[in-house]
Amino acid sequence: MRIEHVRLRRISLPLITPFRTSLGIEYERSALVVQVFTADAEGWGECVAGAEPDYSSEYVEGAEDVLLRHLVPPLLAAESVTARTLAPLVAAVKGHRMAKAALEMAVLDAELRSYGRSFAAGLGAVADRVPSGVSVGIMDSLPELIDAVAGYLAQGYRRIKLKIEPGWDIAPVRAVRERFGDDTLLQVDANAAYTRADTRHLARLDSFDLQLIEQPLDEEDLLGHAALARSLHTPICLDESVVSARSAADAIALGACHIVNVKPGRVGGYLEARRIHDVCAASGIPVWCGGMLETGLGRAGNAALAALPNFTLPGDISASDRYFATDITEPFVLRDGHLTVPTGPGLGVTPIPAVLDEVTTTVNELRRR
Ligand code: SMG
Ligand code: MG
Repeated sequence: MRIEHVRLRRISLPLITPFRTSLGIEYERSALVVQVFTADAEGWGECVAGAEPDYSSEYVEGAEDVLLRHLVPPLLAAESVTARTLAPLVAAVKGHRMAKAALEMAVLDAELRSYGRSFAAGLGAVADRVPSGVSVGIMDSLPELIDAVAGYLAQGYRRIKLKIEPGWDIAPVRAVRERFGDDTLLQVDANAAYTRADTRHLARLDSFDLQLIEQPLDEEDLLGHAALARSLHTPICLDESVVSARSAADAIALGACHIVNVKPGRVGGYLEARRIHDVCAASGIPVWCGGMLETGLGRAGNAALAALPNFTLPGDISASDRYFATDITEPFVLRDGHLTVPTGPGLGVTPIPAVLDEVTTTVNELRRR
């Protein structure tokens, strides 16, 4: 494909309720929507970098800058590009995986749309719907948390993930377990809020039959996670630490995780996400699809990815109304606790122009010269 033109839009989508994690509180989702244009196709991508560089070193303005200065120009200078040939074109740029992932997603979407093939078919999906889990933020009180979880379970969510941090861990887990019983699939996510010195404290979570504890320690502390894995019965899952198929393989070899959270943005795109799926499958490590409060674009791609065979645990792929009153695409809705995997060409969803315009704060265009 010859890319003629790339458009980057900054958008800001208000959240229905603030989302608090050990990293901070988000009131709105600021994202970057990437559009690539060829002579006869158009593709959409979403950059999941947040407003602040707190989940990882990337943040939305930095991602926009590196796209404009360093990632889009080689794409527009190339005679031909596909999702597969994009990575070598931008390999001189170190890191910036979320920015690269957004561009790859848009190229892959344009490519698949031009063949009339869906993301699901392109990635190798084996399911037509995926079980939906929900990530529940840190609350001000236990009654507030119980209310929120009750609401999500009533909607049909298949698994609950509680965000934890020091001071909000054992008590909320105990309260949810006691109130909703042993059949509720329950897991926790610390976003690296603990240290190795918290090992004995974290071992107290072992009494609650959690599916997993996600990223308890610093992203670079693989040996710490390996030591923790030996001390806890609760399975360790890595999120922030896994940035590539290689780092997944290393973490597995070190015994630093039993389960991997796969997020295309974190690892540089859907193609690397699939490689991680494959590496984990070959090692008997189950994976699940994480979330970054995506709009319908990212949700569509993630639903397709989560339909691959080794995605055996419910992901953080909630319905659009978990976060947004109005999504930029047709909303994803919960049906019997599942999201339907789109089957149309490419992502199978497209932003609604009027809604997209309404949430757009800035637009940048780059054209082939
Ligand atoms: O998309 O539902 C979602 C968000 C799920 O908890 C979620 N994501 O560490 O897994 C994670 C967080 C990262 C985003 S909050 C900074
Ligand atoms: Mg996480």
